[in-house]
Amino acid sequence: MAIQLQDFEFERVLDENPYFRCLNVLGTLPASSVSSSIASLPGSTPNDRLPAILRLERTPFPLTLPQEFSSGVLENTKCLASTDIYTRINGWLKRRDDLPDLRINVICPATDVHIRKYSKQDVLMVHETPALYETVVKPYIEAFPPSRTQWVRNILDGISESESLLHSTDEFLILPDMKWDPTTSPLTALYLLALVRDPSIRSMRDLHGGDGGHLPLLKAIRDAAHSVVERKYGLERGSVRLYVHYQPSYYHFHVHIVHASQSGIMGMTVGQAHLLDDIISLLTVAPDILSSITLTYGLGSQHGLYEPMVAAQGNVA
Ligand code: M7G
Repeated sequence: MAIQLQDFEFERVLDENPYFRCLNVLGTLPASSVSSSIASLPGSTPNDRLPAILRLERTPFPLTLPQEFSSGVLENTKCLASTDIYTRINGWLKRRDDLPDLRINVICPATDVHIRKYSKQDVLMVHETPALYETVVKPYIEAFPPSRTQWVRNILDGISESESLLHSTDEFLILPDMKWDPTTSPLTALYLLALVRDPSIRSMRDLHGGDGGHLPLLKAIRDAAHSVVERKYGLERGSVRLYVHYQPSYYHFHVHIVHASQSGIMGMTVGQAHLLDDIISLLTVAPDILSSITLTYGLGSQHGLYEPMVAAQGNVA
């Protein structure tokens, strides 16, 4: 069942970013307008209202837009200011079925973790030693309810997004990340995701090299990513950046596959994004390195690890 956005009741703005042209808002949707599986959540009736996050983004421009100015693609223009050789004009596009104004991502029912993740927050750099991984981070990961990664299992089981699959093996599959819509976004915004089938690899910390280790898997993902973008999108080798997040939002191992020309997009921050090639190289030289080094990264003040990690920082040598 399609979500009825006219049933959305606004509660508050969680975050906004005028540079990324996006807005995150919290509100509610009636259980009846969400989906049959959600409406049948234990204890919920179709009349209940469920917490919902809407993430609104302006869609990217098609590169052909300026060529179409002369054919009347603009409905209206208004000059704001003109100084010497510089002019600023507001423009209004005509409504076009092939050119949506907004991309709307809906998360419903949104958990407290989602609400915190999409709220404005300050960031503090923390150092995660192997000991802090064992005492703070691992218990945090283990306490995550399996429902958090239900979307991953749905994709792996062919229940969702099966029509979008670009590559599938016994070990992993590759599909467009939900951040990229191939139908409306340019190729330079390409963003794919490699999802590993083995649920026991929860993060980069679980990867090791050596006999029986993960190097064959990581290399297979790298090779498949390159051949998929070449075969499907005509991109030559070297056109994509492959990286892994630490901390990720979802503790089911996956690799981000992003057009190499993209820079400064969310999730590419130093400390959070680790190049797959570097991980392969490190594990080749030192099979246990990822479980034995201190990892430094930024944590938002709303992140579940923020308080315990900040409290533990005094013990980091
Ligand atoms: P992450 O490193 O765990 O967290 O990446 P991040 O969201 O902070 O980057 C998870 C990746 O999975 C992100 O790039 C999401 O955009 C993507 N993703 C999340 N969900 C719920 C879906 C989904 O349902 N479908 C697809 N195709 N991608 C998703």
